[in-house]
Amino acid sequence: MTNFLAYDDVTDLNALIQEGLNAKQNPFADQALGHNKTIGLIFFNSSLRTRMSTQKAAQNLGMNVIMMNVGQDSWGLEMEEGTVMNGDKAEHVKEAAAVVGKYCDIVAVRAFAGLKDREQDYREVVMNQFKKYAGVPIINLESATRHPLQSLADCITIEEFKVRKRPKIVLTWLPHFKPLPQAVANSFCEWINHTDAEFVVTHPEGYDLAPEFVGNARVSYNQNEAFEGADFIYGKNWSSYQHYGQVLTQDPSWMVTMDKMRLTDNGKFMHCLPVRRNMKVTDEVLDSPQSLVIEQAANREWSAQAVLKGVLQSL
Ligand code: SN0
Repeated sequence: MTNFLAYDDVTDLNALIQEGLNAKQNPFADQALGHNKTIGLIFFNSSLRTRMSTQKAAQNLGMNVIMMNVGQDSWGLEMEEGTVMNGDKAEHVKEAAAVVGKYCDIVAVRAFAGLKDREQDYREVVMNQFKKYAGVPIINLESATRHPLQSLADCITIEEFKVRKRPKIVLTWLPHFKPLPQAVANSFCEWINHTDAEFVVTHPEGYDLAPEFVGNARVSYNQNEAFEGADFIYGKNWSSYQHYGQVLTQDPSWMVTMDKMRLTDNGKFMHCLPVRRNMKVTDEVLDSPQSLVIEQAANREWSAQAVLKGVLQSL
């Protein structure tokens, strides 16, 4: 694996899931692989799990880790080519990515969607500019349209907890007052569409995700109907794709409650975190044995380790 930006960079999903499970069993088996190798973790946005799990995974593999919060610790970075840089961005990504690539063997980048300009977000400007100029492998730590390390952790978690070969998996929209990116939901669709599952996406009208991510998943505007017989309920809020970046409704009836979980077949609740309690999902659900959110977050370490191992092997 030379880059990890999207599902397309994966050659064998089942093998990658197995790598993650192997790392969980034996975290230090590949300590020599990363010896004297350095990863740079570049953050344009906040992070808890991604930052800590990627650092931990790199250390498990014997790597050195350098972190940078762009715009707080470093200069603001200009992404567009050919601009007159007379604004607040003091450095161009052409130099910044090239320089970071001189210090690091792998560069990992988090840059959320701006949610103002759909065309610009879906062009994946930041990831593509780093890929173009860093000269070393790039790992996506959540970009404008995707969060593949999260999706791999989700696949590992589903593999661990599924009770039938072809589980019913439901991605449900949850209410939120802020416009959030579509990245986690997009990626979840992209990855689950490559697994053997009955996959349903449910959300209010106006919240349809980009068709290239939804693929052949069944879409339902009726959450109760979607939940029936589900093995996994994956909750996430996202802002509208059609009315780009807008909050069209905060309808509290979309919050996941115990009554709704009872429609499932003893289904498990999943969420990438951070989650706002009693707005997106009730305390009762999150604190119940049906909630997998902590196991899911723990698996971020093994998802990152499986990917870093694959990239280190390509160096
Ligand atoms: C991010 C998102 O993409 O939705 C990161 C998820 C891993 N989530 C948020 O920004 C939540 C912010 C909030 O105020 O609830």
